[in-house]
Amino acid sequence: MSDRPIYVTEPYLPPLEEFIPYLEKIWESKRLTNNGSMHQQFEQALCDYLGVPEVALFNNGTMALLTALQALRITGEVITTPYSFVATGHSLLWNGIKPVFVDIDHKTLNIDPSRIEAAITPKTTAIMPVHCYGNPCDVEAIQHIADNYNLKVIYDAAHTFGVQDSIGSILRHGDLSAISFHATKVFNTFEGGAIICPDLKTKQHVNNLKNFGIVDEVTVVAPGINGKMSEVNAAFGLLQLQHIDRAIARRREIDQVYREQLNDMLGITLLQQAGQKVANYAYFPILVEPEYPLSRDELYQKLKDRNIYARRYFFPLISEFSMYRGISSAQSENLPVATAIAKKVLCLPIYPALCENDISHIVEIIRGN
Ligand code: T4K
Repeated sequence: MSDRPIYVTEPYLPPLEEFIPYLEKIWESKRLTNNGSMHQQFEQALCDYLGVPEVALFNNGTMALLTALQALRITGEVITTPYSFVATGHSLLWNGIKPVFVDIDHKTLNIDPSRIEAAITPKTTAIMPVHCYGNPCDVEAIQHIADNYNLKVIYDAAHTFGVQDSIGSILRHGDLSAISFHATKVFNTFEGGAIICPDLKTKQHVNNLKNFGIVDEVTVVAPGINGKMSEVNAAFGLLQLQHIDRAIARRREIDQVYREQLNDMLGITLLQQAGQKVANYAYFPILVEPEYPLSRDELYQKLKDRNIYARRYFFPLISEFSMYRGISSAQSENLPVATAIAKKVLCLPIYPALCENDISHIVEIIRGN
């Protein structure tokens, strides 16, 4: 047994001394929040890094999702995936919207576009797909359906920092994309998130909504919320941007080692990339098939007994939680692929500080040693 726990992830943190000058500037300025200088610089730096037109920062990814739905005035029913973190479904329920679950594609584990049309009703106003594990959805097929039925598309892009297709950032697709900078994500600002907007007008609308609907001292235009990112988080994001390329490069190496060492393992299926030109290696999911000597839960427990905390993302499915179970589309017969995958998936530890010995140790346990 390893003497220290190995978790599914560990946040990347730059050397502490590099952060001190940022804090000194904040202390000098006494500007702690409300669109201060760090916030403005970080938004611009993210636009440049990601290659997107406009970024509106948020205090977390869930608030970004909630606000994206408000910004597009989404009501009625929204088609989404059951195979995600609960925040995807919760953002709909919190807005009084009924989630309509559509099964996933067995290769990408993203919403299966060929099943979307059958789920559209007169109440459908939008589609909320998730680029699960940072693997892009079939954005063209989804946009085609949305155009035909006059639906909005809001991507839950929580896992998708830095991912690119052959033209550019995956975050440019749909009407809006919401991203997370949570501690467990590829790029973290402790807590944080953003909405990627196609133009300045949309960003200004989103900015109003995340600041109580305030336009100026005497004008409130909407029942907004407090979704603002603080100056400390924004400053940390600026510093993280200087390190992110190396952090992703290290994730890539770990992904490669796992692939090389587990590729031929009977009963273990590795998820292939979904065609992205630049990946971010956010997660390393494996599928534990019936041919493997242990069940998924037995392997999960075996690793845990050796102080390795792999995670069953995303089990249970969102549709299996009590607040969703009564919805007709949440029934498992409607979601056979997602139901089967949720029973087989295990996400292995992957983060920049994971060393070769730890990877070998994890692989050895999976190989049965
Ligand atoms: N949409 C999707 C598709 C998402 O995956 C998420 C978040 C959201 C929306 C919402 O975005 P945010 O509102 O969170 O910005 C974690 C994260 O809390 C959650 O952010 C993430 N998805 C989800 C996939 O994973 P848990 O309950 O598994 O977190 P927790 O606390 O068990 O952390 C996992 C492991 O990470 C720990 O065992 C140890 C390590 N860890 C964690 C934290 C918080 C650290 O080493 N340091 C830390 O500070 O949900």
